[in-house]
Amino acid sequence: MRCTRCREEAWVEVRRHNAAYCGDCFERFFRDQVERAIHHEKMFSREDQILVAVSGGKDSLALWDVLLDLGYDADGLYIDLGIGEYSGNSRVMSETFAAARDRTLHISSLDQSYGVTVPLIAEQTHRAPCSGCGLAKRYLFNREAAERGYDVVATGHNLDDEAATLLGNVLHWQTGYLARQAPVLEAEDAGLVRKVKPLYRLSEHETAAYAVIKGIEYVVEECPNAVGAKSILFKEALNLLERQSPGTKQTFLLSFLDKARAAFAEGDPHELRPCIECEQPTTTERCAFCRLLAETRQPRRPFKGRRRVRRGGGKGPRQPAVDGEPSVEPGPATAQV
Ligand code: Q46
Ligand code: ZN
Repeated sequence: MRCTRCREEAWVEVRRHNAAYCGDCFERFFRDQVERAIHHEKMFSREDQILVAVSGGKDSLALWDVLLDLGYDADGLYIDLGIGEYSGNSRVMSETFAAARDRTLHISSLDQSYGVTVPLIAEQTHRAPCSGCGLAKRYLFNREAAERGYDVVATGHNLDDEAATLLGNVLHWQTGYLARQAPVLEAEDAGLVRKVKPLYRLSEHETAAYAVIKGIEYVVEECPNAVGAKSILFKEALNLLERQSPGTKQTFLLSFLDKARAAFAEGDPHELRPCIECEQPTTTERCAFCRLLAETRQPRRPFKGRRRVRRGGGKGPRQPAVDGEPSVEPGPATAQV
């Protein structure tokens, strides 16, 4: 197979574009796709200060890398969720990348700041780990970005994540989530920061290829809570279709954004006000994160009998609103809190 651009030996095939690229031309293709997403969706400019939500995985580190290569002013934020060895390893990968690129990586620890961890939240509240985790991440990304004066939060959601999320939301007709599934979520309130997904036009395979070609070291192991995730099933289903008909995922997602999302958004009005405890924007008196903390510290009811722990992680099918604010990070929270 030859590179579509330079006719050298091709390394990466992009079937939905009927193209293949050598390493150098693939890097160019990848950068072009990210630039196109940024400009097409008016995500941010070179004057904006960007905070990249970094997990230590291939997507978020590839995103941070490409934004820096494109000349954007981007720092990172890593949230220590307290998930044992997985959190330790992913933090090291994030710190190693930041040091190599000489950029600031902010670290926010759930344990140090709030005295909780994702396993503790799951244990105390009897919720699926990803539910509390997703909620905490969304809350902290917004709060840290707002308090540190960043203009925008960028997350590493890729085409596969977004298409799988869309499929899950369509299968369950989650109209509220459909209204808020977009590459850009504007800051509707003074306390909210704009959220963007510059990799939404690039597949998981392509972000992995980019990370390998650029020599980016990333945490390969999955979070232990990702076992059995519905999102993985949806990705497999979409991959089956993609193999038979390249471009299916892209058409599914881009056509939804182009033709259908606005119709759902019209029916989703919500008003924001400051949480009475933390003053972060919320649609309720006390925000979902403050309620989750309260429930973790003082469980409502003692649990009796065997508990069936719902697992399911990775990048979940639904991206529920946190008090009217859509998800900002790959996170499979499965229910609103
Ligand atoms: S980190 Fe958190 Fe994910 Fe682990 S607990 Fe679930 S949401 S799977 S992206
Ligand atoms: Zn609050």
